Amino acid sequence: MSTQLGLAGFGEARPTVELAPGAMWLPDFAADMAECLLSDIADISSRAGFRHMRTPGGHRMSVAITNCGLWGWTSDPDGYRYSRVDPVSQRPWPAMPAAWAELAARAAMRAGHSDFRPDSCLVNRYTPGAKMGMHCDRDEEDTRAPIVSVSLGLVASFRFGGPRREDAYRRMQLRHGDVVVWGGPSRHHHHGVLPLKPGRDHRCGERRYNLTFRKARGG
Ligand code: MD3
Ligand code: FE
Repeated sequence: MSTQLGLAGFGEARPTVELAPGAMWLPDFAADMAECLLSDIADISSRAGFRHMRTPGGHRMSVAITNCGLWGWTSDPDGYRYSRVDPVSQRPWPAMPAAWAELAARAAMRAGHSDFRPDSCLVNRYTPGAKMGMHCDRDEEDTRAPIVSVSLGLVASFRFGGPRREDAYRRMQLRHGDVVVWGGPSRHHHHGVLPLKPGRDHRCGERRYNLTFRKARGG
């Protein structure tokens, strides 16, 4: 079962939507910063390249990832973890650009979180066919802090479920510039991304990027 959200046509402003308690969808919130974000992604990935992680189960993820900030999310045969160093280079992850941290804090503020200071940003890169299965994010210590996500490039068909894997989900189209703040109970809800449809975005080419700002450590 799924219901479809986000059907506003071309040129129509899409309003802020509370998807579930604590989950605020801010359409276009990052649109005016997108160029800057994309050039920062190029810079970050020149120092910590995109890579396809292996899951603890041994599968190669179709999404390529990198990180910036104090902590970076990684995966290896022993499990998922946050690490201070990039396991590929053994060096610290690139610093989080100040404008990124400010964007995340401003978005969180809109959703009622007054002091969000992310110490980690996971950068996901999707090419056509790449997907993310239903999961919930449980590798962060401070679960009172929200997760802030920013979408860039090609549109994603996103699925937002409930606290249990088998709960019904809603389908949403996340577009270039959209920001979602996932706090409160929604922080623990299952979610995933359907295989990216082939296409070309005039800013990103045949790609979609998703930034997720997190507080990995401390409370
Ligand atoms: C709902 N990323 O990196 S962003 C992830 O589009 C992840 O790359 C997806 O799920 C992507 O873990 C989805 C939207 C998102 C991010 C975190 C959430 C939704 C969330 C945490 C809790 C609930
Ligand atoms: Fe997730």
